[in-house]
Amino acid sequence: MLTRTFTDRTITPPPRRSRARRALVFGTAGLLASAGVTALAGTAAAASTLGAAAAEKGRYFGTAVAANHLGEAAYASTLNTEFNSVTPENEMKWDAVEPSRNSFSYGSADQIVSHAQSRGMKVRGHTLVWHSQLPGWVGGLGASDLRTAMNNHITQVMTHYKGKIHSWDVVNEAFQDGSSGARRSSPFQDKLGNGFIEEAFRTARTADPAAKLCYNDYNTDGVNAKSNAVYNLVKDFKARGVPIDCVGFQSHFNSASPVPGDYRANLQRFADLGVDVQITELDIEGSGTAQANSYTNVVNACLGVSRCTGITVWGVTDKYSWRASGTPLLFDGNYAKKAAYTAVLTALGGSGGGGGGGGDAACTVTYSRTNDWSDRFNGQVTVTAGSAAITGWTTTVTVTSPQKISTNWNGTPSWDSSGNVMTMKPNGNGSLAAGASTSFGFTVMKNGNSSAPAIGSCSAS
Ligand code: 9MR
Repeated sequence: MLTRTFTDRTITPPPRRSRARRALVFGTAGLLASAGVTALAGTAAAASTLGAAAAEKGRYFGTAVAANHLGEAAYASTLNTEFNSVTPENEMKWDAVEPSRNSFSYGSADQIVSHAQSRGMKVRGHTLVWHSQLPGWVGGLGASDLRTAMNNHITQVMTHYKGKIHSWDVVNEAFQDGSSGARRSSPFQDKLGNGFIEEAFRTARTADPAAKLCYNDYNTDGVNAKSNAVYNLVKDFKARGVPIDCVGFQSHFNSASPVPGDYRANLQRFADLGVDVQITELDIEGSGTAQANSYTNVVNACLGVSRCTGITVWGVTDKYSWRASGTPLLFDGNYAKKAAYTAVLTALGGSGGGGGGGGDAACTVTYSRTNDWSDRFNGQVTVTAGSAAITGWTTTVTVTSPQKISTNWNGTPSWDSSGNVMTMKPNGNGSLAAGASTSFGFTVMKNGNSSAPAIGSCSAS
């Protein structure tokens, strides 16, 4: 699927590549069934979801989840269909669960855990000791109180979720970026010294002996000074019997920080220390084939390391990504499967990742500003069917606050809670013959901002 933000002029995106149909034909299936013979090993169709395909490879495929989106039907159905592990994106962080000392609030995190448990999904715990999203009271404590508070936090939270979390990010992002390999300044580091990580892991092991205990960080995906520092920490822990079971590689990639060429080798050298490795926050900015190829490389790296036990992407849809403008995820803002999705599913050995409602249905959108006044402008989006007829389409128009869409015509809109994102569907019959077009329009009140709206990709059915 195309995922791009249009500037305020008419741009025709390149035609969507028609996706090769991947059909698995088992001509004898009907005969076997009618003869009462159950499916033979090796003749089952390839898995058609990320979770199922990963499971066939002995791994999980997870996503970060935000509790406040679980009520959105498309969000929940994409999550429930495709993923078999979840990581609360923010709901288990210190500021969420212990906003004031010894006063714990688990509401949003519990919501995610019960959603996952009732559907047989695993849960990754994220995160116990981190310098960020740390309530102010923690930084105000003296060393002795801070040690007590850290251990109490770990013990309380892990006890609350005992038996429900397969892996915990016990300590997150404790090392500096760059070439120093030094520890990052934080209340824990500055007041408790280097030993805080060991203490946190020992406390964690006691609190929930069955949970896998992970160290998690970013910019450690290839061999570099920072990953060397983490490597030395893990090596030391293993040598001295300090409990640690896994290392998380966040894997936030973009053009400035692409998938490293030695990614697999780096994962392998950690695995060789005797820990599992997990890809914990994967997202790759970009679009189309380049993005898809990067995702393929990541999946292949994990599959190439037997102790790489699972992959988590950092969000379900580009719409809610922490860096939405980089469209880094597998589903676009309309929950259509992107080329990156198909690449991941294929790399996992699955099949049937047809996007945009399935089959060869495809459409493209172009945008133009048709009228401009001092206080408002009119925009027009033209939807064009691809090389096959379509029966429906969806796209989005996102304006920048304080802009407001005041009127619209020739479509059926729905709105997100901010009122800034208009999802547009056909007015009545949405059928378009191959190559045929239709347009809808809208008025944007500028409120001082004349910038162009962002038009989401076109999703066809
Ligand atoms: O995705 C998270 C975003 O919603 C929060 O605002 C942000 C606050 O620090 O944290 C984001 O998640 C981070 C994760 O917890 C740790 N690694 C980096 C992630 C992206 O910033």
